[in-house]
Amino acid sequence: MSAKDDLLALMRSSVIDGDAGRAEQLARDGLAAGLDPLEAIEKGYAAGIQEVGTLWEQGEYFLPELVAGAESMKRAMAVLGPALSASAREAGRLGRAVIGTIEGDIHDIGKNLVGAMLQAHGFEVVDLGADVQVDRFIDRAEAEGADLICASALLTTTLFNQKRLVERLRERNLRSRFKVLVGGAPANHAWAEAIGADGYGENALAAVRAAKKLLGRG
Ligand code: B12
Repeated sequence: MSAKDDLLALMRSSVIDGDAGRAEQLARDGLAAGLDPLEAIEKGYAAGIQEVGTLWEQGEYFLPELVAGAESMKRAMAVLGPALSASAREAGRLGRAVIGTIEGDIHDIGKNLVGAMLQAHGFEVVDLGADVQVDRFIDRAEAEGADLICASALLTTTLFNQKRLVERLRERNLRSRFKVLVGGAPANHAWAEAIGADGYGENALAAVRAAKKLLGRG
């Protein structure tokens, strides 16, 4: 294994072990060693949080491990995020997106990853955070002059609010003004189509591809 692979493996395990201090330090070490922040996120930390998710599903991990894994990912992203923006010198070139996790849902790791990747690939991103009310998405998209609204949902119960988002846009006569991209574990292409969204992305890279396509830049 190369030194880079070693570092990526350490990043991955820092999230699996829920060691936030180590995750943050490794992110700094990676940047100092010239590691591409995007690669650190995709092959290191994101791979780790996916594994945490699997361990949770298998009943090996419980809530404290989940929270520690999420916190580790967040601390690393706090170091890598600004480096991503710095590397995306032409940010904003492709369009402006507002992104958030939908009403009732506090899962924000995937949303943060998608936001970071959109930014890294040339979009200007306004992050509204988690548990974002449907009308707030729309108000902010209008105020920011956004081209794209990106809504994340991780719960089957909050998935329905993505549908409400599209409905509210119609009710407010704003449907044609914004492209709507949806995602999150319980969403899929068929769901996006059924609710009248413009696109779906199964992961952060697919989100970038879909966003580019929707804005005619793909
Ligand atoms: C970490 C986690 C938590 C953390 C969240 C920390 C945080 N800050 O986000 C904590 C511990 C707080 C948590 C809480 C809860 N959780 Co939780 N959680 C998870 C877990 C393990 C991982 C989610 C995650 O971050 N994955 C990693 C990221 C990178 O992947 P992702 O989110 O899927 O995002 C990717 C794609 O989906 C896509 N994507 C995501 N968003 C978007 C948006 C757009 C526009 C696009 C295009 C793409 C896109 O790209 C991302 C990058 O590749 C999942 C299990 C799982 N395997 O998903 C359960 C899970 C989502 N949680 C679950 C539950 C039930 C809860 C709770 C209700 C538990 C409880 N009883 O309190 C609460 C939720 C409270 C609330 N109101 O929201 C269930 C949901 C079940 C369901 N079907 O509804 C899951 C599936 C676990 C399970 N198998 O039971 N959780």
